Amino acid sequence: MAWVSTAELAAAVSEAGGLGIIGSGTASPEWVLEQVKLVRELTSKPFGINIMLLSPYVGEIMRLVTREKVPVITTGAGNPGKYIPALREAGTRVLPVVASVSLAKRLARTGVDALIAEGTESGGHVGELTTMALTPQVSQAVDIPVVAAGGIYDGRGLAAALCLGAEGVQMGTRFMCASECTVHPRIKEMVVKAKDRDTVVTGRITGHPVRVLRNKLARQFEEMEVRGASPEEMESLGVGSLKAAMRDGDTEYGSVMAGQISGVVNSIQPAGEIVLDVAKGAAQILCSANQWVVEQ
Ligand code: TUI
Repeated sequence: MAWVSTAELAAAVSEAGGLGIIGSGTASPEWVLEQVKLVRELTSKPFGINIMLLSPYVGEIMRLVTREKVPVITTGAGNPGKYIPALREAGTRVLPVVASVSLAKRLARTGVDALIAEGTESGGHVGELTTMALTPQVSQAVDIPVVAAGGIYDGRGLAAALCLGAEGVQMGTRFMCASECTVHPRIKEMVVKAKDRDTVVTGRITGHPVRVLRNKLARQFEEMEVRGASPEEMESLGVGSLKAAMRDGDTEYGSVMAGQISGVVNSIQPAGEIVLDVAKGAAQILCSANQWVVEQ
């Protein structure tokens, strides 16, 4: 949710009883500090920062979150192992995103608080396994709480995740279309209009595959893959394209990272309504779950 989930959205989610997360992506430490100050003006509830481990500022941002006593951090796109002792020392709760059982087991041994098992349905940087396959395998492999992510939209997704052994869910794409989300309005419109097969994974050969909504940039990436362009050439085409989409609204040549669930995100609504809809929807499903059981 880099360049998408800013303090405004995170505060609205936390106010509604969720845990709002600010996406720091490749932003500067100065920007992250401003966001921490702003979220604290907007809410007194806990919040988190997502730290993208490929950021050139990762070390500085880690120091900033410990200094500022940020309550929770999540990490993405790598192994945060070496930062965990300092974060734990500062009392920061750490929830790394994992896309495999092996990394989940390794991180569980380092004393992280919970793990986010993120399936390939997600937007942005993705692994190979689906949420359906990854969640039960990670839940079974570790004895700390697991949060499921990827392809989750409403109470049906939360109920399913709980049935798969997760304790909660992380949602991105639906919150891109929250009223409080500061992403460019043209990007919200693109997500609202997207159908089930409108995302594609590009950049597999670079080692950093990303799921994006189809547009001219995604087609350029696909063409480059077919003609065997070098990973460096592909990486250079991607530089700055996420910010161009999310902040400037470049729907053609920007990198519009969004998940497969975009197909059902059909409206703009307040974050508080989304949180309530997910929680109520899951409660309804789980309360009536005995209808599926045939008495023996
Ligand atoms: O990190 C994300 N989503 C992201 S990061 C991002 S910015 C970016 N831009 C260009 C290239 C790459 C990233 C946009 N979206 N989600 C969390 C996530 N983490 N998904 C998958 C993973 C992951 C993958 C491999 C986590 C750990 C991992 O481990 C590798 C290892 O070292 O074992």
